[in-house]
Amino acid sequence: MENSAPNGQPSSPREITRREFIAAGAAALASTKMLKADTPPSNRIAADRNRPQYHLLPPANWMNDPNGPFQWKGRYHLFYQYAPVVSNTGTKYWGHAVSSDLVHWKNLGIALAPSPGGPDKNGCWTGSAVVANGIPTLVYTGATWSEESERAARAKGLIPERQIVAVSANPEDPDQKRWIKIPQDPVLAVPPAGMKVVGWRDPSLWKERDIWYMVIGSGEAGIGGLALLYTSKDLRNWTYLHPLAVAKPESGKQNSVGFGADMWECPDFFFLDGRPVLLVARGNSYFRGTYSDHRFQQGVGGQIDYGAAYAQKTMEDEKGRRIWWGWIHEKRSMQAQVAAGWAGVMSLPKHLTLLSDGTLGVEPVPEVNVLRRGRKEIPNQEILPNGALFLKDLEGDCAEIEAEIELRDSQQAGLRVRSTADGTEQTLIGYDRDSQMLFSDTTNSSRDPETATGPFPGAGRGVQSGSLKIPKADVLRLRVYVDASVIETFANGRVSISDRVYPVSPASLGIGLFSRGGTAHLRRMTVWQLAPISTNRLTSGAKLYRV
Ligand code: DQQ
Repeated sequence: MENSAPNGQPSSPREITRREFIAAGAAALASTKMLKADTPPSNRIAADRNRPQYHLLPPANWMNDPNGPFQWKGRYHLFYQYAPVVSNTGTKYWGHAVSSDLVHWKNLGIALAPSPGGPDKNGCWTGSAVVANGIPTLVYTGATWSEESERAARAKGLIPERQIVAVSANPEDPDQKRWIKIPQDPVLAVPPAGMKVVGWRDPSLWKERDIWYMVIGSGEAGIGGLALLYTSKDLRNWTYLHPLAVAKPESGKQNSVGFGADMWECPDFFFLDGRPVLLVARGNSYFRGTYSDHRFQQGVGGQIDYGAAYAQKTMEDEKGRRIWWGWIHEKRSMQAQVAAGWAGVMSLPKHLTLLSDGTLGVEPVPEVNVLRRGRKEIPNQEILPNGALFLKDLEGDCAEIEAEIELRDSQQAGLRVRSTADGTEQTLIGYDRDSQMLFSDTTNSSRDPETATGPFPGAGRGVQSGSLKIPKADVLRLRVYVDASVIETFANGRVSISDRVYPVSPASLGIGLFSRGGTAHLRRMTVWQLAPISTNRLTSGAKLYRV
């Protein structure tokens, strides 16, 4: 993510150091204790206008990274980091949701919980799912930021993170609800001898012939990201080979959540059309490159999402598609998150493809179209710099907008969403021609003072932006998904920006067009109301998450 000043010029945010991060973790823990409130009743959470209607999230409390997506017996399984308090330093569990169409999700409750006395006793962190010899298997990291002994170990430069395996209790169960940790756990207890790493977590796996390969996110202080490569025949006995990849100096990409400043969290390695691709959480980055002797040489790359998404994770589905998820975090104060009783949302599933110019294509999976209702076509028209704020008879906070805008002689043009009639609250999604940047401008998205700051770098209102080279004659093609406080934008099939907005006024529903510095032209535009995927903003099943 790049953070920008409101004039669209990228500012240069300062990376937080590891020491600052650990201190921030301790402070957050203390504030969690102060702020910890009982989970609000489900009916109150279901009535929360900020809570999305078609993005996945648990019934209450905290959600972060997507974990272990896989498809099994006709169903998509998606796990996520869950904490039973609204805090990123809370003890982590794996929450679990299932879907037969990638759109309608049912929360199934907790799939993995810390085992007292076990290597994950303080938390089940991020990991992956594979099917080995017909047995769904999870591989993840056991760790915490908050338990005193682990914090003391980190302060001494030790890495209290271990890799753990759990297998399906019943491979025939289409819900895959029960998982058993294997007696050999942890399958890996310490990072490679002699390496001074700052973290060692978030395993991701693939298979070449009969051999499993696993990459673990890591890094060295002052140097940066490392993806460490291990191999195994049975997912139990692992041998360290060498780094799969070592970060090249990076160009100002910032972690949207400020974790792992010196490391690559959540590496994900796969092949698209036979070509190797490495993803890392930092900046939702992807790298193309070469792969030989099990070493990946980082070549050109890009960013899949420029916004409030983090901890990207993919799977290949039975149709052979590479499907991407990210955690869309909150952008308001911790107090506001605790008061709401929930925090964190899963992105829509995004389909990654390899484009002919070697970059990645990024689009929502077409399954999402099943939610479309009430279609409205907007006639083509001029977009004047001082034109009307709104398009008449058009509004929505559970909607999809598809628009093609010719920039013509404008400097910036795009869409206005979640706007009041007088524009005192409004969010702009647009394109800046000179800087060739796609942007999401939430400077005026809310009058709530709790949205001025947030716990993560880049949180609070402002402009998020990132490079988008439009190959043909300045036509901006937007697909904007508005879902209460979530605005998820896809542009020209190439990039996305996920953002969060919390308008105060219930009337902040208007949809409009804008241009600056000249007149742009709307070629075509369609707006659909989208059907919610549940009747109660996905608050069913809260008791399955009690710990
Ligand atoms: N979140 C997990 C870690 C991962 C981080 C803990 C990324 O495994 O590195 O919740 O957001």
